[in-house]
Amino acid sequence: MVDALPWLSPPCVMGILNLTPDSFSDGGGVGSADAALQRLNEMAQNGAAIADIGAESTRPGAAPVPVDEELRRLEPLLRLLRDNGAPLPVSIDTSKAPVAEAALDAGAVLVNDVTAGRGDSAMLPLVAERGAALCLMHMKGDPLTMQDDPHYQDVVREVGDFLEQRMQAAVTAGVDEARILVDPGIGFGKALDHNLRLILGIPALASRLGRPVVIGLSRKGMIGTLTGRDIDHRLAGSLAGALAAVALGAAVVRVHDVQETVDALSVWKAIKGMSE
Ligand code: HH2
Repeated sequence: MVDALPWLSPPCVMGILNLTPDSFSDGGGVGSADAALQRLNEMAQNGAAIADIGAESTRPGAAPVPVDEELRRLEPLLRLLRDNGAPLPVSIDTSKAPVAEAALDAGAVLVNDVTAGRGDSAMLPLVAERGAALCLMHMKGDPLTMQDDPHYQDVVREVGDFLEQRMQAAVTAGVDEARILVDPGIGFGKALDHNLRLILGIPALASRLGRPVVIGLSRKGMIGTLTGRDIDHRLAGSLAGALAAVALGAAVVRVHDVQETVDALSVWKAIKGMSE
């Protein structure tokens, strides 16, 4: 069988590239597309397996971005990628089918949908039709309100139930199961204790769902809570979290600091006797 996820070499790094207005100093123009491409080149050189490009913030409290605005932010970079190719495989972080389609047209290989296909009914059929890979993430509520006192009886079981249902929906829509990744959605409608239980629950989720597990905890609120550091000083905590996730079986860690995380994983892999 042809390898369904050729870029995946577990454990590996997904580098985050945010094209939100505050991401690059000249905000939104073609100049910023050059800067974004430069960032992709650096990620590739530093050993990221894939880059996750997003133009809508999904942080707690973030308001949704209209589809036209999300496309406007992405288009200059997508044009560069379409014309010149990308220096590494590209994932599109969106819950809107037209945005995913534009990125797939520019060569993206993975759709990373934080709504797991619930945000846009055209998303799962699009991914199926294009034969793309799909990351299904768990979120309780929506980014605007999700951190307002979230509750679970058994967070690992409930997140597993949700991901199992969304995998079923994706497969029913025609998505190749071999191209699906799952993500418990650290910080998406979860208190600290829920996040910690989910990280400890990675082996249970991986064996229950039988798919590679993606973990995104880089610079997130849980790292701030555990270390007392503001968002600019969470590198050490993020690296510790990434290593813990990988040691528990995460296949992909989604991170801002690619070079540092790749280095940390290289040391961990050497100790585990895993070849580079
Ligand atoms: N977290 C964020 C965005 N997309 N996708 C997946 N699969 N998993 C995650 O944990 C995840 C995600 C939010 O993180 P960040 O990139 O720091 O914020 P923003 O939404 O502003 O880009």
